[in-house]
Amino acid sequence: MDMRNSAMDSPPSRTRRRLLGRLAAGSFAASQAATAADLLKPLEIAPSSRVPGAPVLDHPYGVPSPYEADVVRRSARAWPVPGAASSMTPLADLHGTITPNGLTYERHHGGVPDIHPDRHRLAIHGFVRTPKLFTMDDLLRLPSESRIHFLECSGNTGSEWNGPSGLPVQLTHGLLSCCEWTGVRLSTLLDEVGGLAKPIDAANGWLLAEGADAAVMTRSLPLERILERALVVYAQNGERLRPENGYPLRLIVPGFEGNTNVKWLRRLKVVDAPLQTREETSKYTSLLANGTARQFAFEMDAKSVITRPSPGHRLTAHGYYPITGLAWSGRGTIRKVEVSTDGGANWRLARLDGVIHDRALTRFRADWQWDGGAAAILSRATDSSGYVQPTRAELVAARGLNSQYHYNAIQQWRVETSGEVRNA
Ligand SMILES: Nc1nc2c(c(=O)[nH]1)N[C@H]1C(S)=C(S)[C@@H](COP(=O)(O)O)O[C@H]1N2
Ligand SMILES: [Mo]
Repeated sequence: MDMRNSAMDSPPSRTRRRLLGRLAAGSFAASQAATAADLLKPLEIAPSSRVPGAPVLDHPYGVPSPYEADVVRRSARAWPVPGAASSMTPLADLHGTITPNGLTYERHHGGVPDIHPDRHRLAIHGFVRTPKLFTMDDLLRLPSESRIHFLECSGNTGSEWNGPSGLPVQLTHGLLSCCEWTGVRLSTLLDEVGGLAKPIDAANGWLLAEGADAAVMTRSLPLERILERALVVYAQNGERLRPENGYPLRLIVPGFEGNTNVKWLRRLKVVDAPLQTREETSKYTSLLANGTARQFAFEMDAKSVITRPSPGHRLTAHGYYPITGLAWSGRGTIRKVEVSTDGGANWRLARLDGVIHDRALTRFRADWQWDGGAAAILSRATDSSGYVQPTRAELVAARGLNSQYHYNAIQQWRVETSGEVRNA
């Protein structure tokens, strides 16, 4: 094939656009990008085509390319107790909406327990007609369902309460993942134990969920708000849960703050009132400006963030850049995402990818021509309830500055004339 002709055939503007698009990858140095002169030469046989490749089963369990070794989970800080720590998803380097299992953020309060699935049991008791202990085999024999949902730690983006932290998106928004979860509906499990026992019904009952880890993570959940959606899952993106994400069993409460998604799930107890556990009193409550505490703030409010370009990236040429990011809401689907490149003075609609799932990450994209001037790029999500992602000033006015959790304000990245992107 004569590459000279095909290169000449493509309209100059499109070729240029493609090249600049690649430059937007940040890590791409200008010297590594193909030049127009390269495109005019005939293609050589690739060195990798001259020798046989590695054999099949070189990696019985596949691993990423060695050239992607930088795309890993990272922690924002050193944690005083090693087991009680978190690691964050590298959002800037991911594509689409599904988080690979090996990059799903981790948050453990007492380390990752080692649980043999044959010895694991799930107890369902309390106000139910026939309390029961389930083995993993019992659970696998029940009707199941797979659904895509995001998971966000309520502490995510807490770094920005007092203004721009300077951190990259992995460390500001990386306590966020989106997986396809497979398991049994909570409602199916409650049917298996004969249903709720009097005087408890779905409208007044609460569910206590407890983990089998050293932290014994325990949360009370209002049955009415979770019954329709909650899943007890054993699989994540097609394979069994990873140990760090709750193997062999966890609770998924779509849209609710991360900590309610109890990992290493060993017990579900139907109770008549919230138990006021450590995780809903000393932790995971927000002190408001008026001195009262906001308790049981379960739903994660609508939020969005631009993942590319984002801090750490550098724009290397004037012209076209795609802007892309993620939007999600704990109250339903994403209705629209708007993008601004002038600090919020003007907004325009971003495109939303594919099927928009309930309580799942949605990928948005917008086109941008960077003229080389200083810019400030922002995104703003609106969800199916009509809720609009607030500015930081609006959020602070509503919640004050003592809150640690549920920070969902519009996030701005500054683009300097040098092309450097900063969280400033
Ligand atoms: N048993 C147990 N469940 C737990 C936790 C824990 O420490 N122990 N951490 C919670 C918190 S705070 C979050 S944000 C999510 C994190 O889930 P992941 O590690 O799978 O991303 O799990 C929740 N479930
Ligand atoms: Mo969390």
